[in-house]
Order: sequence, then structure tokens, then C-alpha cells
Amino acid sequence: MAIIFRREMPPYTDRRTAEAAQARYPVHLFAARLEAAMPTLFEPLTAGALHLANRIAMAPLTRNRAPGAVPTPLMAEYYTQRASAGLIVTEATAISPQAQGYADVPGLYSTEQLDGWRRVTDSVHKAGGRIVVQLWHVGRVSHVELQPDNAAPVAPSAIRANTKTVLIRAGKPEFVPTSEPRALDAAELPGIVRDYQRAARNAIACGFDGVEIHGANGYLLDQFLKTGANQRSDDYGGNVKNRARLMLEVVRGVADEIGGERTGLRLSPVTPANDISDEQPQQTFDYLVHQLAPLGLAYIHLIVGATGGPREVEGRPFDYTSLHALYRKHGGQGAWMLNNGYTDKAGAQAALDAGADIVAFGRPYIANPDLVARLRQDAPLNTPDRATFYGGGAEGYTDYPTLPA
Ligand code: 8OZ
Repeated sequence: MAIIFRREMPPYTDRRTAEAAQARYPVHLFAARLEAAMPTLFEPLTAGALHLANRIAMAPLTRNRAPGAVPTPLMAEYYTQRASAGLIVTEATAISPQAQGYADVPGLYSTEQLDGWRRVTDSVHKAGGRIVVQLWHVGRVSHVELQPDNAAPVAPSAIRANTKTVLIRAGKPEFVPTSEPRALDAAELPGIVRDYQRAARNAIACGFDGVEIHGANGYLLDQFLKTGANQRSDDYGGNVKNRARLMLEVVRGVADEIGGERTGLRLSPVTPANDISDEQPQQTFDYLVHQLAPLGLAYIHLIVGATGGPREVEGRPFDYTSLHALYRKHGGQGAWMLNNGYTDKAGAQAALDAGADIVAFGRPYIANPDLVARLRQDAPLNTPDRATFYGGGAEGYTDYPTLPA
């Protein structure tokens, strides 16, 4: 009975369908279905317009292998090897030259870049995969050597981030401190929103199934959102409504452009990555998800804790379950994707059992192109090699072995 019930009532990522189902089914049964919703990692899921074969996502991973910001055939091979993921989220991809903050990361604004990405999406689709591109503006996390005309990177306020970026010098990646940024004039912000919209249009034009807006890890949108980087006194600083304004303008702008059902958003409420902090993260993110709920987004992607580090951050408590409940309470129907430090089937399944819809794997996907098969079979995982994470060629990129067929 429970199983039939679940089959008849898949997760509703579309509010009208959910309401229609609620009208058809007695309220107590609907509630029981919500409580009993314990799909496995290997069951399909519809997230907005994205039809995923399973609930395992490849998290966005910066790999610095796009010289001149142009995606290469090697990148097409790398993503295609990973096409059995329910969803691939590409590495962070600059929406404009100003958005660039690291050597050899790809962009999504020139014809050459679009041609490169089209090869990636075609190849992933031929292999049966789904792929969205992560839209990125680094804000202050950049270096004058990476900016047009060697200009200062842009930020909400002229506060340098105490963090490093990657330059490639003499063919070798080198970590260098970020440059002093300049504060953006409010009159420049509509242009940045338009850059996101153009990148989203470009994404659809070159075959992506959708986009993920990078709202996390101390980059531009997170810098505006959080008190640690935003000391503005205009409509984009001060209270949470003002600090969230740019992120919400971008999300609404992109959703208007390509449809909320093709739009995801990545957030990291308490990560210390790139020197970011907020005085009251729970209040900040409560406000944000309340505003996001009616936008019909495909998914919300949460980095739990410190990016690439522990899920509990000392001195930065956060209740993700209450955030999720608040999003649902306000009518949010997007899939709830969790990320950070998931390395095995049991841990990821526990996240689903606790209410997540999708689990995104980062480092395991670097070393295990066939991660879905390995998790399904409880096969051992290859160990990723840190030395080849950033920059270089095929080594440590497309040469990790798959299980024997
Ligand atoms: C690692 C190295 C460079 C960039 C992020 C886009 O943290 C990144 C990134 C990660 O979101």
C-alpha cells in the first residue's frame, strides 16, 4: 500500500500539480505521503523542467582547464564520462569578463565559448545525461591580472577579501592574494543583472538543460547578501531586504529569461570560504527563502557548513531543516539539493531520508566518473589526487578508471 501510494504521488515540484493532488487525496493521507517519502538515491526525480534519472548530482567543480576561458574537447570528454549522474552542474562559469576571478576558468559570453559548450552539451546528451551550467560572478575574489584592462575587481564595498585566487604562471597554478576591489556604483547593477540574463539565454542557446546561479562561497551575490562584505548605505546594503536585493533581482531576471523551472540557485549560509561571514545567517536565509519560494525554481542547492570542510562550523550554528520547512511553508516546490562531504551511499541516503531530494557529490566525482554505478554496487571508490585538481590536462581529469563492464 505504501509503495503504491508513493508511485501514485511522486514529489511535486510544480505547485499546481501538488495542489491538484492535495485536492484529490484526503489531507491526512497527503501528510502521510510526505512523511513516508523515502525514495532511494537511484529513483528518478523531476525538478522543475529537469528530469533526472537519479538523485545523485555532480557538484560544480573548478578545474582550470579552459585556456582563454574557452571550453575544450577534453572538457566534453570529462563531463561525458560523468553523464550517468542524475544532474551535472558544470564548474563555475564567468558571465562576463569582469566576472572572471581565476586562471583558465570558462566563460559563457563569447561565440567561441558557446561553440565549446555546445560540444559539451551535445556529447553529454548523447550519453543520456542532464547538464546545467553554473553562472558565476566572482565580485572581489579576483586579481587585476584577470580583469579587463587590469582594472580593480568589483564588490559591494571596497573591502579586500583575505583569500587567494589562482593564476597560472609558467604553466603552473599559483595561489596569490586577491586584489583590492572597488565598490560598485548602484547604476552599474542593472548591467550585471543583464549579464546574468544574457548568460542564461546563451546557456539555453548552446543546449544546457538549465542554469544554476552561484549564490554561494563568498562570490558577488553572497558578498552583497552578507554583512561581512557589504557596508553599503544605499538600497543594496544595510537591512536584509537590501542585502538580498541583488541576488533576488538576478534570480528573478534569470527566471524571467529562461523560466524558473530551468533555474537553480546555490547557497552557503555559513561557509567561511573566501573570507565571507554574516552576523545573523538564520534570519538572512529565512528572508531569502521566503522571497525565493514563489519563483518556481527547479532547485535550491545548499552547501551545508564549510565548503569542502566540516558540515558543522564552529561558532556558526545553522538549522537547515527549519530553512527547508520555511521554504515549503511559503509554497516553495523546488527540489532541495544538499552538498558537502558526502562520500558514501549510506550518508547520502540518510540525507534523503531526512528530507533532501538530491545529494550533490564533489570530490568523489573528480575520481569516479561512474560514481552512480559504484554507489549502486557498493564498489570501492578511487581516491582523488589533489595535485591535479586545478590546471593541467588529461592527467587526474579524464584518466580515472571506471569499473570493468
Ligand atoms: C575552488 C577553486 C576555485 C573556485 C567555489 C568556484 O568555491 C569555486 C572554486 C572552488 O564555488
